[in-house]
Amino acid sequence: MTIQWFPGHMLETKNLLKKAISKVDIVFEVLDARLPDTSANPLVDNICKDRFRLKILNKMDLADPEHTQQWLEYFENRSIPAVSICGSHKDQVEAVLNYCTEKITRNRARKIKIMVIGIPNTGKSTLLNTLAGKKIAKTGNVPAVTRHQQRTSLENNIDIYDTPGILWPIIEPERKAFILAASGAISDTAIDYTEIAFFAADLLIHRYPDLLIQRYPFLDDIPDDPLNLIEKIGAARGCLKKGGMVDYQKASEALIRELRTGKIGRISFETPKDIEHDS
Ligand SMILES: Nc1nc2c(ncn2[C@@H]2O[C@H](COP(=O)(O)OP(=O)(O)OP(=O)(O)O)[C@@H](O)[C@H]2O)c(=O)[nH]1
Ligand SMILES: [Mg+2]
Repeated sequence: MTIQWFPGHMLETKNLLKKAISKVDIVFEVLDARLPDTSANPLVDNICKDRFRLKILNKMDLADPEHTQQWLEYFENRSIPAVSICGSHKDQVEAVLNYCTEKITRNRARKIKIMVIGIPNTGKSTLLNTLAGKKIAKTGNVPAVTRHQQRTSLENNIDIYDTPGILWPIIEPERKAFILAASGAISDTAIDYTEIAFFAADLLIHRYPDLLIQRYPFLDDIPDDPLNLIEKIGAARGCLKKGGMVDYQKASEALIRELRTGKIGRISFETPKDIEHDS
């Protein structure tokens, strides 16, 4: 499965970032803590090379805490500044801001400029709202909510810029496309739910069997086939076609919905070991 979803506003944002970056002091690279490698946009690496950049593993409440810890160690071992947070927790977000402003050499006559960047739906606008202490930017649990850059002035002579989430033109390898789609970073119009659910079911069977049993007590044992798991969930959730056959499309949507919202439990889609194996 190859996913291509690069609407016009993403290209515009990429060009805008390239132009604006030289005037930016700090980059908040907002990642999804469930996919800290895959949610890192390769375009950002190129654009933000010489800026102070903090990787913010947001939505840590949804990620497997053990894997988040491994990711933080992974970044620390490579001297890459990284933290994990919940974007709506004021204390955590303010601690991030203070950490960054102390890291840079500050010219007090000039405002500090912070740019918040990342792929869609990682919580960039939420973080900005938390820092501002009010709902300035629109948020929502679908990708591409923010369509234009938005500046907000904070206390302490700081300007912060929220930007639209951007992906890259062709998402490869397939594993990354599946992870991004399962996490909710790609528009529903560009994905096939049944394929994504198959990928997610396989991950859950192999990595999170205990969570599956807790969430779906009707499972007597863990199916070894992802399709079988989707079928059982579909049957139990009443996702049926006329005649009583399981509707795989609806069953797949139900599974993905429950996965994305954390109802199945705290799940990470990748670990540092996975990407070390890949390279
Ligand atoms: N569980 C959880 N949800 C979060 C967190 N931060 C943000 N969200 C939710 O994630 C969804 C996306 O948040 P946004 O702030 O709109 O994300 P964004 O990165 O600005 O998205 P785009 O503008 O589309 O690129 C919303 O439903 C938020 O409530 C978090 O730390 N934990
Ligand atoms: Mg946004």
